Amino acid sequence: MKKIIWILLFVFLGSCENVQYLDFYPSSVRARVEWKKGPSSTQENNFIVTLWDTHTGSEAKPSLDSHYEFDVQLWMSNCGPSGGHPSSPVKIKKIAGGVFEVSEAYFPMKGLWDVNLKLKKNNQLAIALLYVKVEK
Ligand SMILES: [Cu+2]
Repeated sequence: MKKIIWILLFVFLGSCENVQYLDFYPSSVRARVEWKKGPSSTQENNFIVTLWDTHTGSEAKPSLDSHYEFDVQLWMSNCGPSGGHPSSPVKIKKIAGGVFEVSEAYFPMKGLWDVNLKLKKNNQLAIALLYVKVEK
């Protein structure tokens, strides 16, 4: 019986490993990040970001105030004596209200990368930070 529970746990964890949830600060917006390709240092990576305001929407009905500007920046913070460096800019395509496809995301070195998700509205910036370990 114990064995079955462990197998079920692995199946469950395995099916969720490509999805992460993050909260923007300061704001009530939540993000769901689903990797379609990657993360890997040897190919182009892409992922879908779904955004919703937890006060007015939900994961099933994502929507976002259209005044928000969404941006993504990749940064490697712990890299040698220089401290850190960015990657090249990603491509962001709006698929629906609150749903964005992020492509052309490159992690040119193995290691820990910061994926900075940024929301800007009326000069106010909210950030959600996703740590990505690029192992291959
Ligand atoms: Cu580096």
